[in-house]
Amino acid sequence: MSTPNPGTASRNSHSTQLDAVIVGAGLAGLYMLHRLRGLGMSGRVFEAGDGVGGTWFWNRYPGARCDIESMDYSYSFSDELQQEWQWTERYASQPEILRYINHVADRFDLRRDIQFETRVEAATWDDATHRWTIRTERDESVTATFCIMATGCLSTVQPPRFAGLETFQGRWYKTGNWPHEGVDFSGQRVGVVGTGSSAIQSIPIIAQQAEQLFVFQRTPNFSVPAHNAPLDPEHEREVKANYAERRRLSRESRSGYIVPLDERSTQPALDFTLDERQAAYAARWSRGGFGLLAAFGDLYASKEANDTAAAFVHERIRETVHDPVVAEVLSPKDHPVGTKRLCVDTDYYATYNRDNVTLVDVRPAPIEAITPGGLQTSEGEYALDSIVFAIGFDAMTGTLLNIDIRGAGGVALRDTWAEGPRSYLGIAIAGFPNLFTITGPGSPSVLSNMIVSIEQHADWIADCLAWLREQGVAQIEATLDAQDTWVERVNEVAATTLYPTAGSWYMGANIPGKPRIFMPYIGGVGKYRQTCDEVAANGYEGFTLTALPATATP
Ligand code: N01
Repeated sequence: MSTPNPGTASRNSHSTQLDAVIVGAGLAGLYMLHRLRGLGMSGRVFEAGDGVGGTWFWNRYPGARCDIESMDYSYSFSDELQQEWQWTERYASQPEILRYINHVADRFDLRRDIQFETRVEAATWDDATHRWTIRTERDESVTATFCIMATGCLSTVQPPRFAGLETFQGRWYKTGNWPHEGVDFSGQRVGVVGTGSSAIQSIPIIAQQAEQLFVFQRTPNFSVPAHNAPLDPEHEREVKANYAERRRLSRESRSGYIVPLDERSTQPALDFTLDERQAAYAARWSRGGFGLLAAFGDLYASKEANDTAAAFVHERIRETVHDPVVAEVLSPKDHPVGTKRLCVDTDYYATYNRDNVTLVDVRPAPIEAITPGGLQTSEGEYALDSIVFAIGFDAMTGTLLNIDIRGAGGVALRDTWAEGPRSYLGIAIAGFPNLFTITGPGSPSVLSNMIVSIEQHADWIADCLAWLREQGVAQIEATLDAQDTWVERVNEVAATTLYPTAGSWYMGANIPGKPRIFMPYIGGVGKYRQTCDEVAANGYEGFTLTALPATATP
Protein backbone atom coordinates (compact mmCIF):
# COMPACT_ATOMS: atom_id res chain seq x y z
CA MET A 1 0.00 0.00 0.00
CA SER A 2 1.14 3.52 -0.68
CA THR A 3 0.75 6.30 1.79
CA PRO A 4 -1.26 9.45 1.12
CA ASN A 5 1.99 11.25 0.45
CA PRO A 6 2.20 13.51 3.48
CA GLY A 7 4.47 16.46 3.63
CA THR A 8 5.47 16.64 -0.02
CA ALA A 9 4.03 20.05 -0.78
CA SER A 10 5.85 23.33 -0.62
CA ARG A 11 3.53 25.55 1.34
CA ASN A 12 3.03 28.70 -0.65
CA SER A 13 3.21 27.55 -4.22
CA HIS A 14 -0.06 27.76 -6.14
CA SER A 15 0.42 24.84 -8.49
CA THR A 16 1.56 22.45 -5.89
CA GLN A 17 0.18 19.20 -4.54
CA LEU A 18 -0.96 19.38 -1.00
CA ASP A 19 -1.98 16.84 1.56
CA ALA A 20 -5.15 18.75 2.29
CA VAL A 21 -7.09 21.79 1.24
CA ILE A 22 -9.33 23.37 3.85
CA VAL A 23 -12.13 25.62 2.69
CA GLY A 24 -12.89 28.41 5.16
CA ALA A 25 -10.84 30.21 7.82
CA GLY A 26 -13.43 30.39 10.57
CA LEU A 27 -13.13 28.60 13.89
CA ALA A 28 -13.24 25.22 12.10
CA GLY A 29 -10.70 25.93 9.37
CA LEU A 30 -8.18 27.43 11.77
CA TYR A 31 -8.21 24.54 14.18
CA MET A 32 -8.15 22.01 11.34
CA LEU A 33 -5.05 23.68 9.93
CA HIS A 34 -3.42 23.62 13.35
CA ARG A 35 -4.10 19.88 13.63
CA LEU A 36 -2.77 19.20 10.12
CA ARG A 37 0.44 21.03 10.99
CA GLY A 38 0.77 18.87 14.07
CA LEU A 39 0.70 15.81 11.82
CA GLY A 40 3.41 17.27 9.61
CA MET A 41 0.99 17.47 6.71
CA SER A 42 0.84 20.26 4.21
CA GLY A 43 -2.36 22.19 3.98
CA ARG A 44 -3.73 25.37 2.54
CA VAL A 45 -6.82 27.21 3.65
CA PHE A 46 -8.83 29.17 1.11
CA GLU A 47 -10.93 31.96 2.58
CA ALA A 48 -13.33 34.25 0.74
CA GLY A 49 -12.98 37.11 3.24
CA ASP A 50 -9.89 39.23 3.78
CA GLY A 51 -9.58 38.09 7.36
CA VAL A 52 -10.11 35.10 9.62
CA GLY A 53 -13.28 34.50 11.63
CA GLY A 54 -15.93 33.09 9.29
CA THR A 55 -19.37 33.93 10.60
CA TRP A 56 -17.81 36.30 13.15
CA PHE A 57 -15.98 38.06 10.34
CA TRP A 58 -19.13 38.77 8.31
CA ASN A 59 -21.85 39.26 10.94
CA ARG A 60 -20.85 42.68 12.25
CA TYR A 61 -24.36 44.05 12.69
CA PRO A 62 -25.05 46.16 15.78
CA GLY A 63 -25.58 44.00 18.85
CA ALA A 64 -24.06 40.83 17.35
CA ARG A 65 -23.14 38.60 20.25
CA CYS A 66 -22.82 34.90 20.97
CA ASP A 67 -25.67 33.15 22.77
CA ILE A 68 -23.33 30.65 24.47
CA GLU A 69 -21.37 31.98 27.44
CA SER A 70 -17.87 33.17 26.61
CA MET A 71 -16.07 30.82 29.00
CA ASP A 72 -17.60 27.93 27.03
CA TYR A 73 -17.57 29.43 23.54
CA SER A 74 -13.81 29.22 23.15
CA TYR A 75 -11.23 26.67 22.05
CA SER A 76 -10.20 24.03 24.54
CA PHE A 77 -7.22 22.57 22.66
CA SER A 78 -4.61 24.77 24.30
CA ASP A 79 -4.57 25.17 28.05
CA GLU A 80 -2.21 28.17 27.79
CA LEU A 81 -4.68 29.85 25.45
CA GLN A 82 -7.72 29.23 27.63
CA GLN A 83 -5.89 30.32 30.78
CA GLU A 84 -4.40 33.47 29.29
CA TRP A 85 -7.30 34.80 27.26
CA GLN A 86 -9.59 37.07 29.24
CA TRP A 87 -13.18 37.50 28.21
CA THR A 88 -14.81 40.67 29.41
CA GLU A 89 -18.50 39.74 29.38
CA ARG A 90 -20.75 36.81 30.19
CA TYR A 91 -21.72 36.63 26.50
CA ALA A 92 -18.96 37.83 24.19
CA SER A 93 -19.71 40.46 21.55
CA GLN A 94 -18.81 39.91 17.91
CA PRO A 95 -15.85 42.36 18.03
CA GLU A 96 -14.39 40.54 21.03
CA ILE A 97 -14.84 37.11 19.44
CA LEU A 98 -13.20 38.36 16.27
CA ARG A 99 -10.26 39.72 18.30
CA TYR A 100 -9.98 36.30 19.94
CA ILE A 101 -9.97 34.46 16.60
CA ASN A 102 -7.32 36.84 15.26
CA HIS A 103 -5.28 36.25 18.39
CA VAL A 104 -5.49 32.48 17.81
CA ALA A 105 -4.45 32.87 14.17
CA ASP A 106 -1.39 34.89 15.23
CA ARG A 107 -0.54 32.87 18.31
CA PHE A 108 -0.37 29.63 16.31
CA ASP A 109 1.12 31.30 13.25
CA LEU A 110 -1.72 30.13 11.02
CA ARG A 111 -1.92 32.96 8.46
CA ARG A 112 1.02 31.80 6.36
CA ASP A 113 -1.07 28.89 5.08
CA ILE A 114 -4.26 30.88 4.50
CA GLN A 115 -5.00 32.41 1.15
CA PHE A 116 -7.49 35.24 1.73
CA GLU A 117 -9.94 36.85 -0.68
CA THR A 118 -10.13 33.58 -2.55
CA ARG A 119 -13.48 31.90 -2.97
CA VAL A 120 -13.44 28.23 -3.93
CA GLU A 121 -15.62 27.59 -6.96
CA ALA A 122 -15.16 23.90 -7.56
CA ALA A 123 -13.71 20.74 -6.06
CA THR A 124 -13.36 17.75 -8.35
CA TRP A 125 -12.30 14.25 -7.44
CA ASP A 126 -10.06 12.54 -9.95
CA ASP A 127 -10.69 8.78 -10.04
CA ALA A 128 -7.37 8.19 -11.79
CA THR A 129 -5.03 10.12 -9.49
CA HIS A 130 -7.16 9.70 -6.35
CA ARG A 131 -6.87 13.39 -5.58
CA TRP A 132 -9.02 16.46 -5.36
CA THR A 133 -8.50 19.43 -7.64
CA ILE A 134 -9.70 22.60 -6.01
CA ARG A 135 -10.35 25.54 -8.31
CA THR A 136 -10.77 29.08 -7.04
CA GLU A 137 -12.52 32.11 -8.50
CA ARG A 138 -9.06 33.41 -9.37
CA ASP A 139 -8.88 30.51 -11.79
CA GLU A 140 -6.03 28.84 -9.98
CA SER A 141 -6.03 25.18 -9.09
CA VAL A 142 -4.35 23.09 -6.48
CA THR A 143 -4.54 19.37 -5.96
CA ALA A 144 -4.79 17.68 -2.61
CA THR A 145 -5.23 14.20 -1.25
CA PHE A 146 -7.96 15.41 1.09
CA CYS A 147 -10.51 18.17 0.84
CA ILE A 148 -11.92 19.44 4.12
CA MET A 149 -14.95 21.68 4.05
CA ALA A 150 -14.81 24.06 7.02
CA THR A 151 -17.46 26.18 5.38
CA GLY A 152 -19.68 26.83 8.40
CA CYS A 153 -23.39 26.23 8.89
CA LEU A 154 -24.59 29.82 8.61
CA SER A 155 -22.36 31.30 5.95
CA THR A 156 -24.56 31.77 2.89
CA VAL A 157 -26.81 34.75 3.47
CA GLN A 158 -30.30 34.51 2.03
CA PRO A 159 -30.43 37.26 -0.61
CA PRO A 160 -33.34 39.72 -0.40
CA ARG A 161 -35.54 38.83 -3.33
CA PHE A 162 -38.02 41.71 -3.04
CA ALA A 163 -39.34 43.26 -6.22
CA GLY A 164 -38.11 46.79 -6.79
CA LEU A 165 -35.08 46.56 -4.48
CA GLU A 166 -32.89 47.95 -7.25
CA THR A 167 -35.02 51.11 -7.35
CA PHE A 168 -34.54 51.93 -3.66
CA GLN A 169 -33.02 55.39 -3.25
CA GLY A 170 -31.80 54.78 0.28
CA ARG A 171 -29.23 52.29 1.56
CA TRP A 172 -29.84 48.70 2.39
CA TYR A 173 -27.88 46.17 4.40
CA LYS A 174 -27.76 42.47 5.20
CA THR A 175 -27.04 41.56 8.82
CA GLY A 176 -25.02 38.56 7.63
CA ASN A 177 -22.68 40.72 5.55
CA TRP A 178 -22.44 43.99 7.40
CA PRO A 179 -20.17 46.88 6.31
CA HIS A 180 -16.88 46.74 8.18
CA GLU A 181 -16.87 50.46 8.80
CA GLY A 182 -20.21 50.20 10.63
CA VAL A 183 -23.41 52.13 9.96
CA ASP A 184 -24.73 55.20 11.74
CA PHE A 185 -28.53 55.32 11.58
CA SER A 186 -28.81 58.64 13.46
CA GLY A 187 -31.69 60.76 12.23
CA GLN A 188 -32.90 58.08 9.83
CA ARG A 189 -36.14 56.22 9.20
CA VAL A 190 -35.02 52.60 9.27
CA GLY A 191 -36.84 49.40 8.39
CA VAL A 192 -35.74 46.00 9.70
CA VAL A 193 -37.14 43.00 7.83
CA GLY A 194 -37.15 39.79 9.89
CA THR A 195 -37.37 38.92 13.58
CA GLY A 196 -34.90 36.05 14.02
CA SER A 197 -31.80 36.13 16.29
CA SER A 198 -29.95 38.68 14.15
CA ALA A 199 -32.88 41.09 14.10
CA ILE A 200 -33.67 40.57 17.77
CA GLN A 201 -30.10 41.48 18.70
CA SER A 202 -29.83 44.47 16.38
CA ILE A 203 -33.30 46.05 16.82
CA PRO A 204 -32.71 47.43 20.35
CA ILE A 205 -29.45 49.09 19.23
CA ILE A 206 -30.80 50.45 15.96
CA ALA A 207 -33.83 51.80 17.86
CA GLN A 208 -31.51 53.88 20.05
CA GLN A 209 -29.91 55.49 17.00
CA ALA A 210 -32.69 55.86 14.46
CA GLU A 211 -35.24 58.61 14.40
CA GLN A 212 -37.88 56.03 13.55
CA LEU A 213 -37.69 52.27 13.33
CA PHE A 214 -40.20 50.02 11.61
CA VAL A 215 -39.86 46.30 12.28
CA PHE A 216 -41.48 44.16 9.58
CA GLN A 217 -42.38 40.89 11.25
CA ARG A 218 -43.80 37.90 9.40
CA THR A 219 -43.44 35.34 12.19
CA PRO A 220 -42.63 36.14 15.82
CA ASN A 221 -39.88 34.19 17.61
CA PHE A 222 -39.47 33.26 21.23
CA SER A 223 -36.74 35.20 22.96
CA VAL A 224 -35.29 34.96 26.45
CA PRO A 225 -33.22 37.61 28.21
CA ALA A 226 -29.44 37.23 28.16
CA HIS A 227 -28.84 39.24 31.33
CA ASN A 228 -25.47 39.91 29.87
CA ALA A 229 -22.99 41.55 32.25
CA PRO A 230 -19.28 42.04 32.75
CA LEU A 231 -17.71 38.66 33.46
CA ASP A 232 -17.62 37.99 37.18
CA PRO A 233 -13.90 37.63 38.11
CA GLU A 234 -14.75 35.02 40.74
CA HIS A 235 -16.60 32.93 38.14
CA GLU A 236 -13.67 33.30 35.75
CA ARG A 237 -11.22 32.14 38.43
CA GLU A 238 -13.40 29.14 39.27
CA VAL A 239 -13.80 28.12 35.64
CA LYS A 240 -10.10 28.49 34.91
CA ALA A 241 -9.16 26.45 37.98
CA ASN A 242 -11.30 23.57 36.73
CA TYR A 243 -11.20 24.10 32.99
CA ALA A 244 -10.12 20.59 32.01
CA GLU A 245 -13.01 19.03 33.88
CA ARG A 246 -15.50 21.61 32.61
CA ARG A 247 -14.41 20.93 29.03
CA ARG A 248 -14.67 17.17 29.57
CA LEU A 249 -18.21 17.51 30.89
CA SER A 250 -19.12 19.79 27.99
CA ARG A 251 -17.86 17.24 25.47
CA GLU A 252 -19.96 14.57 27.13
CA SER A 253 -23.03 16.75 27.54
CA ARG A 254 -26.09 16.97 25.36
CA SER A 255 -25.48 20.41 23.87
CA GLY A 256 -21.76 20.98 24.30
CA TYR A 257 -21.99 23.19 27.37
CA ILE A 258 -22.91 22.58 30.97
CA VAL A 259 -26.31 23.56 32.19
CA PRO A 260 -25.85 24.09 35.96
CA LEU A 261 -27.32 21.27 38.02
CA ASP A 262 -29.85 23.52 39.71
CA GLU A 263 -31.19 24.59 36.30
CA ARG A 264 -31.73 21.19 34.78
CA SER A 265 -34.41 18.64 35.44
CA THR A 266 -35.43 15.40 33.78
CA GLN A 267 -38.92 15.40 35.26
CA PRO A 268 -42.02 15.96 33.15
CA ALA A 269 -43.52 19.44 33.33
CA LEU A 270 -47.04 18.22 34.03
CA ASP A 271 -45.94 16.37 37.17
CA PHE A 272 -45.85 19.78 38.82
CA THR A 273 -48.50 22.30 39.78
CA LEU A 274 -48.87 25.51 37.82
CA ASP A 275 -47.22 27.46 40.64
CA GLU A 276 -44.28 25.07 40.79
CA ARG A 277 -43.79 25.31 37.05
CA GLN A 278 -44.00 29.09 37.12
CA ALA A 279 -41.38 29.19 39.86
CA ALA A 280 -39.10 26.87 37.87
CA TYR A 281 -39.40 28.98 34.71
CA ALA A 282 -39.08 32.26 36.60
CA ALA A 283 -35.82 31.19 38.26
CA ARG A 284 -34.31 30.37 34.87
CA TRP A 285 -35.73 33.48 33.21
CA SER A 286 -34.08 35.65 35.84
CA ARG A 287 -30.74 33.92 35.28
CA GLY A 288 -31.07 34.32 31.50
CA GLY A 289 -30.03 32.24 28.48
CA PHE A 290 -31.11 28.81 27.32
CA GLY A 291 -31.70 27.41 30.85
CA LEU A 292 -35.46 27.96 30.48
CA LEU A 293 -35.74 24.91 28.27
CA ALA A 294 -33.90 22.70 30.74
CA ALA A 295 -36.57 23.35 33.40
CA PHE A 296 -38.30 20.03 32.63
CA GLY A 297 -37.25 16.89 30.86
CA ASP A 298 -40.01 16.75 28.27
CA LEU A 299 -40.20 20.27 26.86
CA TYR A 300 -38.80 19.14 23.50
CA ALA A 301 -40.88 15.98 23.37
CA SER A 302 -44.38 16.82 24.59
CA LYS A 303 -46.48 19.58 23.09
CA GLU A 304 -48.56 19.79 26.24
CA ALA A 305 -45.46 20.28 28.36
CA ASN A 306 -44.01 22.74 25.87
CA ASP A 307 -47.22 24.78 25.92
CA THR A 308 -46.60 25.55 29.59
CA ALA A 309 -43.21 27.08 28.74
CA ALA A 310 -44.69 28.96 25.77
CA ALA A 311 -47.45 30.36 28.00
CA PHE A 312 -44.81 31.53 30.47
CA VAL A 313 -42.96 33.45 27.73
CA HIS A 314 -46.23 34.90 26.41
CA GLU A 315 -46.92 36.23 29.91
CA ARG A 316 -43.48 37.83 30.08
CA ILE A 317 -44.13 39.52 26.73
CA ARG A 318 -47.48 40.85 27.93
CA GLU A 319 -45.86 42.02 31.16
CA THR A 320 -43.11 43.87 29.29
CA VAL A 321 -44.85 45.35 26.26
CA HIS A 322 -47.27 48.11 27.23
CA ASP A 323 -49.53 47.93 24.17
CA PRO A 324 -51.55 44.68 24.42
CA VAL A 325 -52.08 44.51 20.66
CA VAL A 326 -48.32 44.74 20.02
CA ALA A 327 -47.70 42.15 22.76
CA GLU A 328 -50.13 39.77 21.09
CA VAL A 329 -48.49 40.17 17.67
CA LEU A 330 -45.07 39.53 19.25
CA SER A 331 -46.24 36.28 20.88
CA PRO A 332 -45.30 33.20 18.83
CA LYS A 333 -48.13 30.72 18.40
CA ASP A 334 -47.07 28.75 15.32
CA HIS A 335 -44.28 26.62 16.79
CA PRO A 336 -43.35 25.05 20.12
CA VAL A 337 -40.78 27.07 22.04
CA GLY A 338 -37.25 25.89 21.23
CA THR A 339 -38.10 24.18 17.94
CA LYS A 340 -36.83 27.25 16.14
CA ARG A 341 -33.57 28.51 17.57
CA LEU A 342 -34.43 30.28 20.80
CA CYS A 343 -33.28 33.90 20.64
CA VAL A 344 -31.31 35.43 23.50
CA ASP A 345 -31.75 39.19 23.76
CA THR A 346 -31.06 42.37 25.61
CA ASP A 347 -34.17 44.56 25.94
CA TYR A 348 -35.83 43.21 22.79
CA TYR A 349 -39.46 43.22 23.92
CA ALA A 350 -39.06 46.48 25.90
CA THR A 351 -37.86 48.18 22.73
CA TYR A 352 -41.45 48.13 21.46
CA ASN A 353 -42.38 50.57 24.25
CA ARG A 354 -40.28 53.27 22.61
CA ASP A 355 -42.16 56.01 20.81
CA ASN A 356 -39.91 55.74 17.78
CA VAL A 357 -40.48 51.99 17.21
CA THR A 358 -43.39 50.50 15.25
CA LEU A 359 -44.08 46.80 14.78
CA VAL A 360 -45.59 46.07 11.37
CA ASP A 361 -47.25 42.68 11.08
CA VAL A 362 -46.60 41.59 7.50
CA ARG A 363 -48.37 38.25 7.94
CA PRO A 364 -51.83 39.69 7.17
CA ALA A 365 -50.42 42.47 4.97
CA PRO A 366 -47.39 41.04 3.14
CA ILE A 367 -44.47 43.00 1.79
CA GLU A 368 -45.24 43.61 -1.87
CA ALA A 369 -42.21 45.54 -3.03
CA ILE A 370 -39.40 47.84 -2.18
CA THR A 371 -40.12 51.25 -3.69
CA PRO A 372 -37.73 54.10 -4.44
CA GLY A 373 -38.86 55.72 -1.18
CA GLY A 374 -39.32 52.75 1.11
CA LEU A 375 -41.25 49.55 1.54
CA GLN A 376 -44.73 48.74 0.27
CA THR A 377 -47.00 46.29 2.05
CA SER A 378 -50.47 45.39 0.87
CA GLU A 379 -51.76 47.99 3.33
CA GLY A 380 -49.53 50.96 2.57
CA GLU A 381 -46.08 52.36 1.96
CA TYR A 382 -43.49 53.06 4.67
CA ALA A 383 -41.02 55.84 3.89
CA LEU A 384 -37.50 54.64 4.74
CA ASP A 385 -33.93 55.94 4.47
CA SER A 386 -32.37 52.53 5.18
CA ILE A 387 -33.50 48.92 5.15
CA VAL A 388 -31.84 46.14 7.13
CA PHE A 389 -32.54 42.64 5.86
CA ALA A 390 -32.19 40.19 8.74
CA ILE A 391 -33.70 37.34 6.75
CA GLY A 392 -31.35 34.52 7.60
CA PHE A 393 -29.18 31.99 5.83
CA ASP A 394 -29.30 29.09 3.45
CA ALA A 395 -28.17 27.08 6.43
CA MET A 396 -25.98 23.97 6.60
CA THR A 397 -26.05 23.06 2.90
CA GLY A 398 -26.06 26.45 1.09
CA THR A 399 -22.32 27.01 1.09
CA LEU A 400 -21.43 23.42 0.21
CA LEU A 401 -23.82 23.46 -2.73
CA ASN A 402 -22.57 26.82 -3.97
CA ILE A 403 -19.29 25.04 -4.64
CA ASP A 404 -19.40 22.70 -7.61
CA ILE A 405 -18.31 19.56 -5.75
CA ARG A 406 -17.90 16.50 -7.94
CA GLY A 407 -17.06 13.12 -6.53
CA ALA A 408 -16.35 9.68 -7.99
CA GLY A 409 -17.45 9.36 -11.61
CA GLY A 410 -17.93 13.13 -11.86
CA VAL A 411 -21.19 12.99 -9.90
CA ALA A 412 -22.22 16.41 -8.57
CA LEU A 413 -23.09 16.89 -4.90
CA ARG A 414 -25.89 19.18 -6.09
CA ASP A 415 -27.47 16.14 -7.77
CA THR A 416 -26.70 13.74 -4.93
CA TRP A 417 -28.35 16.11 -2.46
CA ALA A 418 -31.20 17.23 -4.73
CA GLU A 419 -33.73 15.72 -2.31
CA GLY A 420 -31.84 16.96 0.76
CA PRO A 421 -28.47 16.27 2.39
CA ARG A 422 -27.40 12.69 3.12
CA SER A 423 -24.17 12.12 4.96
CA TYR A 424 -22.43 9.55 7.12
CA LEU A 425 -22.10 11.06 10.61
CA GLY A 426 -22.34 14.51 9.05
CA ILE A 427 -18.65 14.18 8.28
CA ALA A 428 -18.36 12.16 5.04
CA ILE A 429 -20.52 11.52 1.98
CA ALA A 430 -20.86 8.29 0.01
CA GLY A 431 -19.50 8.80 -3.49
CA PHE A 432 -17.13 11.57 -2.37
CA PRO A 433 -13.86 9.92 -1.31
CA ASN A 434 -11.41 11.81 0.91
CA LEU A 435 -13.88 14.64 1.44
CA PHE A 436 -14.77 15.71 4.96
CA THR A 437 -17.37 18.19 6.14
CA ILE A 438 -16.77 19.79 9.51
CA THR A 439 -20.12 20.10 11.34
CA GLY A 440 -21.96 18.92 8.25
CA PRO A 441 -25.66 18.06 8.13
CA GLY A 442 -26.30 14.90 10.12
CA SER A 443 -24.04 15.98 13.00
CA PRO A 444 -25.03 17.93 16.15
CA SER A 445 -23.57 21.15 14.69
CA VAL A 446 -26.10 23.96 15.08
CA LEU A 447 -27.84 22.22 17.99
CA SER A 448 -24.66 22.34 20.00
CA ASN A 449 -22.00 24.70 21.21
CA MET A 450 -20.44 24.98 17.75
CA ILE A 451 -16.86 25.25 18.92
CA VAL A 452 -17.11 21.97 20.86
CA SER A 453 -18.47 20.22 17.77
CA ILE A 454 -15.85 21.85 15.56
CA GLU A 455 -13.01 20.63 17.77
CA GLN A 456 -14.51 17.15 17.88
CA HIS A 457 -14.75 16.91 14.09
CA ALA A 458 -11.32 18.41 13.43
CA ASP A 459 -9.79 16.00 15.98
CA TRP A 460 -11.63 13.04 14.48
CA ILE A 461 -10.50 13.97 10.96
CA ALA A 462 -6.91 14.56 12.06
CA ASP A 463 -6.81 11.22 13.88
CA CYS A 464 -8.30 9.58 10.82
CA LEU A 465 -5.66 11.07 8.50
CA ALA A 466 -2.90 9.95 10.85
CA TRP A 467 -4.36 6.43 10.96
CA LEU A 468 -4.71 6.26 7.17
CA ARG A 469 -1.08 7.24 6.83
CA GLU A 470 0.02 4.64 9.35
CA GLN A 471 -2.04 1.94 7.66
CA GLY A 472 -0.96 2.94 4.17
CA VAL A 473 -4.51 3.68 3.11
CA ALA A 474 -4.86 6.30 0.41
CA GLN A 475 -8.59 6.58 0.02
CA ILE A 476 -11.46 6.56 2.45
CA GLU A 477 -15.10 6.73 1.46
CA ALA A 478 -18.36 6.33 3.38
CA THR A 479 -20.40 3.35 2.22
CA LEU A 480 -23.95 3.93 1.05
CA ASP A 481 -25.22 1.41 3.59
CA ALA A 482 -23.57 3.12 6.53
CA GLN A 483 -24.81 6.47 5.28
CA ASP A 484 -28.40 5.25 4.86
CA THR A 485 -28.37 3.74 8.34
CA TRP A 486 -27.04 6.97 9.83
CA VAL A 487 -29.58 9.15 7.99
CA GLU A 488 -32.33 6.87 9.26
CA ARG A 489 -31.01 7.29 12.80
CA VAL A 490 -30.87 11.08 12.45
CA ASN A 491 -34.50 11.07 11.30
CA GLU A 492 -35.62 8.64 13.99
CA VAL A 493 -34.15 10.75 16.76
CA ALA A 494 -35.63 13.93 15.30
CA ALA A 495 -39.05 12.26 15.12
CA THR A 496 -39.04 11.67 18.87
CA THR A 497 -38.97 15.45 19.36
CA LEU A 498 -41.16 18.40 18.44
CA TYR A 499 -38.44 19.89 16.22
CA PRO A 500 -39.78 18.68 12.86
CA THR A 501 -43.14 20.32 13.59
CA ALA A 502 -41.68 23.81 13.11
CA GLY A 503 -41.03 25.47 9.76
CA SER A 504 -37.46 26.30 10.81
CA TRP A 505 -34.19 26.74 8.98
CA TYR A 506 -33.14 23.44 10.67
CA MET A 507 -35.75 21.95 8.29
CA GLY A 508 -34.69 24.05 5.30
CA ALA A 509 -38.11 25.70 5.48
CA ASN A 510 -36.82 29.28 5.21
CA ILE A 511 -35.46 28.91 1.67
CA PRO A 512 -37.93 28.74 -1.19
CA GLY A 513 -37.71 25.32 -2.89
CA LYS A 514 -35.27 23.79 -0.37
CA PRO A 515 -36.12 20.17 0.53
CA ARG A 516 -37.64 19.85 3.99
CA ILE A 517 -35.45 17.56 6.03
CA PHE A 518 -34.42 17.97 9.63
CA MET A 519 -30.69 18.45 9.08
CA PRO A 520 -28.87 18.33 12.43
CA TYR A 521 -28.41 15.22 14.58
CA ILE A 522 -30.25 15.78 17.82
CA GLY A 523 -29.16 12.72 19.80
CA GLY A 524 -26.69 14.80 21.83
CA VAL A 525 -23.06 15.81 21.56
CA GLY A 526 -21.80 13.21 24.04
CA LYS A 527 -23.58 10.27 22.44
CA TYR A 528 -22.56 11.42 18.99
CA ARG A 529 -18.90 11.68 20.01
CA GLN A 530 -19.08 8.15 21.38
CA THR A 531 -20.47 6.88 18.05
CA CYS A 532 -17.73 8.62 16.08
CA ASP A 533 -15.07 7.25 18.43
CA GLU A 534 -16.46 3.73 18.06
CA VAL A 535 -16.44 4.04 14.27
CA ALA A 536 -12.74 4.98 14.45
CA ALA A 537 -11.89 2.31 17.04
CA ASN A 538 -13.46 -0.32 14.77
CA GLY A 539 -11.07 0.55 11.95
CA TYR A 540 -13.35 3.18 10.41
CA GLU A 541 -16.43 1.07 10.28
CA GLY A 542 -18.83 2.12 7.54
CA PHE A 543 -16.01 3.36 5.31
CA THR A 544 -14.35 1.68 2.36
CA LEU A 545 -10.58 1.94 2.60
CA THR A 546 -8.46 1.65 -0.53
CA ALA A 547 -4.76 1.51 -1.15
CA LEU A 548 -3.40 3.67 -3.96
CA PRO A 549 -2.68 1.53 -7.03
CA ALA A 550 1.06 1.11 -7.46
CA THR A 551 0.91 2.78 -10.89
CA ALA A 552 -0.73 6.02 -9.77
CA THR A 553 1.51 8.83 -8.65
CA PRO A 554 0.04 11.15 -6.06
O1 N01 B 1 -32.20 34.35 10.60
P1 N01 B 1 -33.58 33.58 10.86
P2 N01 B 1 -31.18 35.03 11.61
N1 N01 B 1 -40.40 38.58 4.26
O2 N01 B 1 -33.73 32.66 9.71
C1 N01 B 1 -37.78 36.65 8.18
C2 N01 B 1 -27.79 32.11 14.39
N2 N01 B 1 -27.54 33.37 15.03
O3 N01 B 1 -30.04 35.58 10.84
O4 N01 B 1 -39.98 33.09 10.06
C3 N01 B 1 -40.49 38.83 5.58
O5 N01 B 1 -33.63 33.03 12.22
C4 N01 B 1 -38.16 35.36 8.83
O6 N01 B 1 -39.55 35.26 8.94
P3 N01 B 1 -40.28 33.81 8.77
C5 N01 B 1 -28.91 31.41 15.13
O7 N01 B 1 -28.69 30.03 15.10
C6 N01 B 1 -27.06 33.32 16.28
O8 N01 B 1 -31.88 35.96 12.53
O9 N01 B 1 -39.64 33.16 7.58
N3 N01 B 1 -39.72 38.25 6.50
C7 N01 B 1 -37.43 35.49 10.16
O10 N01 B 1 -38.14 36.30 11.05
C8 N01 B 1 -30.10 31.82 14.30
O11 N01 B 1 -31.22 31.00 14.43
C9 N01 B 1 -26.87 34.47 16.96
O12 N01 B 1 -41.69 34.14 8.57
C10 N01 B 1 -38.82 37.36 6.08
C11 N01 B 1 -36.16 36.23 9.76
O13 N01 B 1 -36.42 36.86 8.51
C12 N01 B 1 -29.52 31.80 12.92
O14 N01 B 1 -28.23 32.34 13.07
C13 N01 B 1 -27.16 35.70 16.39
C14 N01 B 1 -38.67 37.04 4.71
C15 N01 B 1 -34.98 35.30 9.57
O15 N01 B 1 -34.65 34.73 10.78
C16 N01 B 1 -30.27 32.61 11.91
O16 N01 B 1 -30.68 33.83 12.50
C17 N01 B 1 -27.66 35.72 15.10
C18 N01 B 1 -39.51 37.69 3.79
N4 N01 B 1 -39.43 37.43 2.50
C19 N01 B 1 -27.84 34.55 14.43
N5 N01 B 1 -37.69 36.11 4.60
C20 N01 B 1 -26.37 34.38 18.32
O17 N01 B 1 -25.39 33.74 18.63
C21 N01 B 1 -37.26 35.86 5.84
N6 N01 B 1 -37.93 36.62 6.73
C22 N01 B 1 -27.14 35.06 19.33
